[in-house]
Amino acid sequence: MNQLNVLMMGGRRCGKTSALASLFQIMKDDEKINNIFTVSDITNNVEGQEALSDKIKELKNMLTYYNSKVFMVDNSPTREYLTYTLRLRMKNYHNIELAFTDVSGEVYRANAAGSEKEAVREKINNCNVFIVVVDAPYLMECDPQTCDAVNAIDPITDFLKNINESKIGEPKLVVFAPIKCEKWVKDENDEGKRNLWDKFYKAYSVLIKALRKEKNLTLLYLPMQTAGSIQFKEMKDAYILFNPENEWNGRKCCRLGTEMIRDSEGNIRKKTELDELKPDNDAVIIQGKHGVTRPFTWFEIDKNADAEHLYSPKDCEQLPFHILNFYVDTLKRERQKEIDKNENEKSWFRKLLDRIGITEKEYNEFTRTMEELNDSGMIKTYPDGIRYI
Ligand SMILES: Nc1nc2c(ncn2[C@@H]2O[C@H](COP(=O)(O)OP(=O)(O)OP(=O)(O)O)[C@@H](O)[C@H]2O)c(=O)[nH]1
Ligand SMILES: [Mg+2]
Repeated sequence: MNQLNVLMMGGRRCGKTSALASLFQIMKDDEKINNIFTVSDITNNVEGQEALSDKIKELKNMLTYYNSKVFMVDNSPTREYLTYTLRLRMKNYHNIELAFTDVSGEVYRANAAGSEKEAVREKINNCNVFIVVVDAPYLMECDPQTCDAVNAIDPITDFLKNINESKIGEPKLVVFAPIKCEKWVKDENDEGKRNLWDKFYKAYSVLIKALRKEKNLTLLYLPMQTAGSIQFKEMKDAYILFNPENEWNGRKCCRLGTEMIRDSEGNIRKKTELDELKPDNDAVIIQGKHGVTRPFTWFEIDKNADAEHLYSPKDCEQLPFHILNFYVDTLKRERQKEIDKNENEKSWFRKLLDRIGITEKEYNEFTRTMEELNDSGMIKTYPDGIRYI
């Protein structure tokens, strides 16, 4: 089978599954893309199919329901490893499949159980592409310790720094994908884009440095807008309201000044004497004196957004495009080596073709199709905010 395996990585609730959902949606629906590849979702498990369509519904609901409110998001975590597969069919009916394995960010927390870490390592061994999803508001608005803890930067660094121990020397791609980043990357906001890049580069410097030492590794920075019109508004300390007499009892909320409170759905009212605000225990990521508690991130709908098209993801399709580019570049490089060496021994190129199950004919059609995609100008890079590191 001609399949490339991709692993989603990132802290809990940072938006991995939603980003995949928008990516699948665009790939399937975009006419220009489907003139080059016929795209289908061949995810073969019901949970997976439902998980992605639920995430799209969740995003669309937020966009209609919360108009003119300031709200927070924190719904339906992923519970187990699920694989979602996109099939891209070329004109001569050869296929390339991208299989994205997704899991709850829980497994990347610093104190995950040994068995959970073992399971992650097993997945890593089985993949050539790794997507490190970055929750941009925590990167931009919090101190480095909180950003590290929320985005699980240290545990992910530990997992990836020895990436070449498995399948030694085989080419791999690591993509860093900031999301929920609309506020900083929208349109002509060059300063925002620059700040996002600077903060990212600083926060992930240890991992980037470790990965740069490795051979056959490509690093890419690719901000994605999962929703397109939901903008970061502010960070607030995380509270739960206790007041058995009141309908807000048990709701997540924040303080607004000394007198007012706002609930997760954006309703605002005056705090009464019976209201008790307790720190949200679920928001504690690291316990103890030097612990970290994750503040809540609040969002609003972009006031300049086109009301008819509030759900308007951007650049999500760039992720599969760049994965395919990496894939075809790798094959081309290995083939060139084979030509240069002109040796009989089975080359990397042949081994790679064998392992991923791609025939020479498929290879030829694949390279032609990617040339068409590149020539069509649909693949973005710098200065669109996407860059190789
Ligand atoms: N504002 C905003 N919210 C988003 C975006 N993407 C996802 N969310 C919300 O963020 C929450 C977490 O998103 P998920 O996609 O479930 O995140 P995840 O990383 O898969 O979470 P786990 O599986 O628990 O690790 C959900 O409530 C989403 O609706 C986005 O681009 N902008
Ligand atoms: Mg998830």
